[in-house]
Amino acid sequence: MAEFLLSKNYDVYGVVRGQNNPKRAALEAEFPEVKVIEADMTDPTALVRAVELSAPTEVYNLAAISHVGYSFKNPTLTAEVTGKGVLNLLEAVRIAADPSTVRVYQASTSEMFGGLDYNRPGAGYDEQSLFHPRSPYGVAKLYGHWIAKNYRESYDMFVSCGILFNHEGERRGPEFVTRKITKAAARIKLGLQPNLVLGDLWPKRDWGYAKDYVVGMWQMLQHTEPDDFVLASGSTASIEDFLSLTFEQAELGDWRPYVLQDPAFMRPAEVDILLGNPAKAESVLGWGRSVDLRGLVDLMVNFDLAAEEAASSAA
Ligand code: G4F
Repeated sequence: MAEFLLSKNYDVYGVVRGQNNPKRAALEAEFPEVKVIEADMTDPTALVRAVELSAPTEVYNLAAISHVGYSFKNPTLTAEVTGKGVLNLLEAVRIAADPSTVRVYQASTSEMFGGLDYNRPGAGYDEQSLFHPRSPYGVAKLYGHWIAKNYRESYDMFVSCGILFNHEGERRGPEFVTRKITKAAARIKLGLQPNLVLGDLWPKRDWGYAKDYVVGMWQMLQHTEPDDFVLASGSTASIEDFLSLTFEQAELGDWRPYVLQDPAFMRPAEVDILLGNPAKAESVLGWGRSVDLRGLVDLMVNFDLAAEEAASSAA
């Protein structure tokens, strides 16, 4: 998001939480133009200060505990950060800015749908579909979604919610399954690790490229009115499918000899299948995608092969 906004000559402020957070140095090294503000989504006073300091015209709330598995182990913290944090931020905008001059983007998620038989439309989840979250993360995000809509309706604030399906890329954390797979395949190919340990392989996700989705988030705030929009690829594939494409791209052949399973990576309740319908974003915002699943896998594998090769030759 920062990269995209900088390319459009925005003055960008980024919030970093915690003392000595190593992500701050990484952010400053990659984007020295971004002005860093220390604040925490659980600290309303710090958020008021952040709004005062930055005097924003657009606020993108991408802050969250966003790992579904982690949310089962830390459900209270997830509720505080991912759920109530949205309220703290909206209140900060109301208190410390003229809310009629600020547009807010709330990162809602396809995890709010839950992927169950009874609420799954054949053409994919859209803005009218029923919610049935399956994790503390999904439940917290649903609170964030509804409090954002409530502030839109109660205070006439420009608050838009992007209901985004999984979006991946070279910057994806290795704790998420796509990057875990592409990084491991690169390391296996280079002889740096023997195998890859995963959880369930049958769940299906609607995967797209993060850079395409960032454009959609921005388009939502340029629209004439605040609204909710689904961003998705419109196709779905299993973890097994992602493994096949990855091992093919890395020229490793069949993935099965390399993959082990461990219940430690399985969740108490799973989202079986996610498929989104982005028709509204396409027709109203003119949003589109530049990369399909194979293209996404190829760019992630190529990036990880180059990165792992560079790291091993530097060592
Ligand atoms: O990559 P994941 O951890 O992503 P998940 O749970 O779909 O959530 C991501 O997408 C959401 C949007 O739909 C976001 F809201 C959320 O913040 C996050 O970005 O897991 C994908 C699937 C799951 O079914 C999981 O059980 O992969 C399965 N899986 C199998 N083995 C694994 C693993 N997931 C992880 N993280 N690690 C594994 O070893």
